[in-house]
Amino acid sequence: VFSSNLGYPRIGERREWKKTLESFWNGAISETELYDTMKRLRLRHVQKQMKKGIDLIPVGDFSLYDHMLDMAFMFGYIPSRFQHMSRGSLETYFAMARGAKHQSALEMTKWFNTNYHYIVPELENTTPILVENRLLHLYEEAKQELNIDTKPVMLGPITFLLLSKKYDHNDFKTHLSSLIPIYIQVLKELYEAGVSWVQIDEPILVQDIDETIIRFFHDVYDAFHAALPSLHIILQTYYESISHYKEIVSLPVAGIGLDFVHDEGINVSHMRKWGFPDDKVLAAGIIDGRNVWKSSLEAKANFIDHLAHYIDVDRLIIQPSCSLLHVPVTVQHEQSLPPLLKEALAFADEKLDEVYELTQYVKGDRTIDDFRHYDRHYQSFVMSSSRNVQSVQEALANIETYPTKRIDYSKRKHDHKKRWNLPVLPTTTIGSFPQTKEIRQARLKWKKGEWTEEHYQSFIRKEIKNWIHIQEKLDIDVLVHGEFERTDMVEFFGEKLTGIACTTNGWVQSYGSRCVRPPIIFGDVAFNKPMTVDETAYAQTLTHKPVKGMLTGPVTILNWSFVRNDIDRFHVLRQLALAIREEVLALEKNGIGMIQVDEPALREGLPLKRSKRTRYLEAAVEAFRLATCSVQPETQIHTHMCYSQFEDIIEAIDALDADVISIESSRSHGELVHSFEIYRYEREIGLGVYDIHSPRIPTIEEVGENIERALQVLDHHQFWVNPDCGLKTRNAEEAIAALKVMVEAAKIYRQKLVTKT
Ligand code: THG
Ligand code: ZN
Repeated sequence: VFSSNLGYPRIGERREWKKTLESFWNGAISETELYDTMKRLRLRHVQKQMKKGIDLIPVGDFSLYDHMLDMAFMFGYIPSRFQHMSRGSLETYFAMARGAKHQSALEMTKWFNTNYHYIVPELENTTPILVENRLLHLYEEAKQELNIDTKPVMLGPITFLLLSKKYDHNDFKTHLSSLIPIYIQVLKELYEAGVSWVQIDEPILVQDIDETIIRFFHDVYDAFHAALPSLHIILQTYYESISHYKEIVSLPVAGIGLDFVHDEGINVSHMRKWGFPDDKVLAAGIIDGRNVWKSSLEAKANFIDHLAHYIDVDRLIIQPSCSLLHVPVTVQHEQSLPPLLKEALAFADEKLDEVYELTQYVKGDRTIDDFRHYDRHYQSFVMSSSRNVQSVQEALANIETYPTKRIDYSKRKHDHKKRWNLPVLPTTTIGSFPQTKEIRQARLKWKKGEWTEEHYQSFIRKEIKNWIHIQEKLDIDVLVHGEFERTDMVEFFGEKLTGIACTTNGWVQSYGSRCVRPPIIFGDVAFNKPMTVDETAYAQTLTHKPVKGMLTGPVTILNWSFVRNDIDRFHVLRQLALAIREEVLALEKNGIGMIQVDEPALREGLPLKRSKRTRYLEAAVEAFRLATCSVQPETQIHTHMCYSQFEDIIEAIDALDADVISIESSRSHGELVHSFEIYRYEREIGLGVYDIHSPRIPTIEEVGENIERALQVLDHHQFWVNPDCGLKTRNAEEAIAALKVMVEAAKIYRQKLVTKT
């Protein structure tokens, strides 16, 4: 029996990784300094895992940006627009990740059902080659510097290809055939260097894949086995149960890695039904790699005893359910969490301690009695009063008394037209305006106590006033206050709602060097006091134009937080919905007539398995409606979603019954517009008319084209003109210049529509 880890967070205890990367990009440190610091970090992580008693320590999980990009780079999949740059250079690598002056970056998309985003490789018709055996270097580095035999980790060829794009999927087989010998080359060099265990990740196995794909698994792993019969390959899966268990466990590999935490018991039931081959090890993912709670070691030990019915425990590897990339590094540096809560948490480092303890249990060096003390912390938290708030429980028990239906859209539509009398193609923004350095510094000073509450509030008001003025001058029709008081759209509400805690250092990589601190939903969630009314109502006093209230929706708060695991997630969702509902009503009561409840994460939360999607979407729609349907007919509800394939959820979007939706779309405007050719959407809608992610100022023609294309499938009475997402990552100059273009373009089209009719 071994202890193992699948991947360790890259960012470092104090986000050293992020800071190093960004200093390199800013030109503050040299390439050599970058490499040196990164090497130090990488080795520190290996050493730390060794000290924690982990036998199989991953290498290859560390990256200078993203592990998918690393694979593409290693195989020479360099899109043609970068081919004038030198292959294998750091410049090319970062240009692919972040774009260069004249080359757009590769697309980024969500990694399975996690909140991590990977770079999508573009294969074009590149013939792959082995540019550099990265894994070999990493293995040798740890061996030479620390004398540790590590376990190289890489993504398997099938998952790699299925997640890549810009190739004809009929050519899948051809691409696979050219990749197999390269993988074999990599594995062969590893084997010759003395590697005994290799982890090959094929998370695609947890999705609904068909027989053809399974046949490719035979091709690949038969080929690996034929070439390297003595190398111990662990075929690793995670995030869900695997769908073709019987076939997969019969592949000629040394071990199979299964997630026993996020599989809803299905992986074990497969084992019960089909057994587990007695020539393989089972890499058992039993510590939750995606949440932040301590495990009950007693319960986990019992689970191991249960596994012992199907496998000889000597052939077990004890490990987290997936890479620890998705959790913060350590609880140790948290200073402001309530002690009882802190004691109930386990981030990456603490999870590895749990892995070690359970491995000792399998070895017979621990008994369940030894775990009682450890388990008490979490248990006392589970029992704590924060998880049993009577008013919340009662509201939930009477959930059907809360409205989830407004009067017909066709009726309230007229109220809205009368109330605001907006021009056709009304202009607005998504909500946030630039978060400048001054704003961040102000917040920091206030948090440190250097600024009084009043000082900070008046600073925020000054910003609001300035931007209301700017919006009026730009002649935007529906204004926003700018969200200067908010760090992150989820964290802000996390700080204010009862039952949610925010960490000071619980960073998790979101993409590239960008990190988020997901709030921890630890107890029953409740509205405490108005969270956004002061700023919004203040903004409204400054203008005669409508100011939209801006809230984050319940689904997004749920999906971007760490969630308590003692009750059904959908119960937590309802609690969040009722809390946001209170805020919606508070805004309405204070004269705010348009309220936007953002749900950028709604599509993201879609379960990997098709069979689970309906229930998720129903719960999401219900939550949104609980939050928004209690308003008066004349109140206009808006929502915003960031772009992700909408075709498969458009009915759910319709069912939200929001009066106006804005969708991020400029990067694939055509595709999105196309989905409205097929589906008749009746409500008002803004398809983002320019890309806010780029500092480039769009031209009137570009914006016009986007408006025009939308008007081909949507009625002009339906269409709003807005940027495709919030502007907080832009600077003021860029934001203003782009909005100016946007408003001008809208006016031109308004004029055209008038002359046409
Ligand atoms: N908030 C939360 N989760 C998210 C997003 C969000 N997940 C998906 C998507 N948006 C990810 N996008 C981003 C965009 C920017 C940043 C993080 C995730 C970002 N982070 C700062 C950084 O790393 O420098 C945080 C620094 C800070 O606030 O001090 O810029 O919007 N919850
Ligand atoms: Zn967005």
